[in-house]
Amino acid sequence: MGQTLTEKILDDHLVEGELETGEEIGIEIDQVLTQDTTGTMVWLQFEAMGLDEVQTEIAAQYCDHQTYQFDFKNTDDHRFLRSAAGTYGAYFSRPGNGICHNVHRENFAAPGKTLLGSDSHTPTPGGLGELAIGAGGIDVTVAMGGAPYYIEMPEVVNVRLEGELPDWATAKDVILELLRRLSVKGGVGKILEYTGPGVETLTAPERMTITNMGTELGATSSIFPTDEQTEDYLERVGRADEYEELQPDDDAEYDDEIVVDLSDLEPLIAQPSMPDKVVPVREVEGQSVDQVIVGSCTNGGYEDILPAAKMLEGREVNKKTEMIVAPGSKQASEMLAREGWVAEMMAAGVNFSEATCGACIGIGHVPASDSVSLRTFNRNFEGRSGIEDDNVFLCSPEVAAAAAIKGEIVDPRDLADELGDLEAPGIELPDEYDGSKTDLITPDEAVDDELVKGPNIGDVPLKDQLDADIAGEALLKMEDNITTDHIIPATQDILMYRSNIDKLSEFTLSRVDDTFAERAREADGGVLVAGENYGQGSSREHAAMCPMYLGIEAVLAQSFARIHRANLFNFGIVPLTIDEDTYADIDQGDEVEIVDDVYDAVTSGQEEFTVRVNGDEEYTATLDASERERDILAAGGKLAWTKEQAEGGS
Ligand code: MIC
Ligand code: SF4
Repeated sequence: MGQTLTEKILDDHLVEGELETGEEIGIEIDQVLTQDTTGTMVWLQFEAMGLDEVQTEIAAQYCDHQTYQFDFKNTDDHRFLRSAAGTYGAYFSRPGNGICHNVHRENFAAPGKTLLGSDSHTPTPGGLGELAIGAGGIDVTVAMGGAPYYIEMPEVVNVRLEGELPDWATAKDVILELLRRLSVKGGVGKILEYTGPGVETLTAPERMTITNMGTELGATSSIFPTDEQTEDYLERVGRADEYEELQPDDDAEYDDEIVVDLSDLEPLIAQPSMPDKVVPVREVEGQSVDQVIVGSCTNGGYEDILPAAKMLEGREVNKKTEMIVAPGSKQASEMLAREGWVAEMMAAGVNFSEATCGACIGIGHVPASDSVSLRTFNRNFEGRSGIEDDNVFLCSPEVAAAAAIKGEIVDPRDLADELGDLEAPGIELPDEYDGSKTDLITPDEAVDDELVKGPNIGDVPLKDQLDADIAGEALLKMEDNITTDHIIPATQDILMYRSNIDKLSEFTLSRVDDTFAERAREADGGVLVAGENYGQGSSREHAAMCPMYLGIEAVLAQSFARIHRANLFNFGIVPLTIDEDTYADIDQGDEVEIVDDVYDAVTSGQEEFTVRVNGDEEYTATLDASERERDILAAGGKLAWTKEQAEGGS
């Protein structure tokens, strides 16, 4: 039987297990990336494990999420990260140089390689045939130390693309269409592999918009085969020698197939406040728009901004709308500036920002209260923009620029009819990506050779070995699709404590219930109850670290998002799956007791646990975990487990 492209790359990197769906496999990691808001913990854990040198081919530390440095805390973090990169042998990308995914694709992403990153949109280079996976920080730490990465072999789904995109439909509409069909949990446990005749019609950057936002489907990764488009992109970034042709076998067998006819697509938009609330733009036309932002790791490339710039050439941003362009990388800004596009956009009324995640996580450009913001980003979870009850829509740069011109949501085809002289800009790659690379410091150019820890750099929190008894109050009962933005919000006033867990934990689940952290601290133990897809969204391990720090011992949910589930094991919290009826029967405030000796049950491979509620009713909860995950849980988390392993091995 032939192999899928995913299987081929996994096979090449396989160090343990077999490529059978659902089986745990260990794979070798070639490249890792980390960023400023997850990176401090990555390196603190690297230090705590006693590791002394990066072992992967490439390790890159980016400073992109919080680049404005409002406060010494962010600058302390960045200085620590530069010192860690220098000390341990990683590339360091200075604040303002660009978003990790954009800078990584320009400099390092390559066909056939494996990449593990402490950011959920790490799968972006799947558009270049790299198998890239997002993970919690400590998993990246361990991979960077040279150990394999363990994962349950996902299903491989064939997303067959047919036809060609018509004018005004874009790569963003391809992924929005998939979100419309499959929902934010439709990709959990799956790798989406793109095939079919439509593939060759998409340039590599367009493919990377699609693979980037596969994360919103909950997918483990997304990948395209490589071809002339891949080679062409690698040539333009000056790395033609890294091209390798990679295709699935003709007789490859997939677990499922989805067909998307590109020629049927039209401009789509995700409505507030979930990336899968997708409708055709025409259905929401006419709504007044206060703010438009083009940027982020999904649509912040040169090729994404250029269409918006062309649409604005000789026109004006509507007087009632504010438009911001935040490029994904400084290289993109520099190229657009050299070609005169920055001046053109500024003349049209655009506010040009530094290359940063910024507004995507509520840092800067927070929308006005009760206003509408249209963004080319990938996430619009409630409150993420920095204000509760926000109204953030997600769309392509073309739809964003059309709204900026008209001052209201408008299908660009209708705006073109109205204006008479507005042409579909299409996609255009620069001849050469020739922006300066001075902001990327190579390990050879390292400035520091020892760690510099200012007062904002705290300690890695530790937990004791798993208890035999888990009993306590159901401190919070939550609905479906709770995001990590609910568990540990981003935004400036909270983000600056990512290196200080004692302080950060005060904000745990504050978006759901602002008394939670205090109640949890007082209770000193207890459990969380949630519906489906608990912990979707980001890779931030702080969403497990902080509940652990507050004493949460177990989460009972109908299902878990992949990265968050792994983070719960990594921080010693027992993730138990419950069915719909059990979920319905447990109320917030109930006393929940796990009847089994939890330590013994976990270590002996027991799958079913008895949960007693209010000393009376009994229910069954399931622990679906590999032997390795059980050992990690029993040890009290991955740091303790790794240390145990090292001691045992020495
Ligand atoms: C996000 O888009 O939510 C983030 C901020 O990039 C996170 C990482 C983080 O929380 O630091 C992610 O996607 O993993
Ligand atoms: Fe940055 Fe937003 Fe991309 Fe996350 S989704 S990496 S915050 S741009």
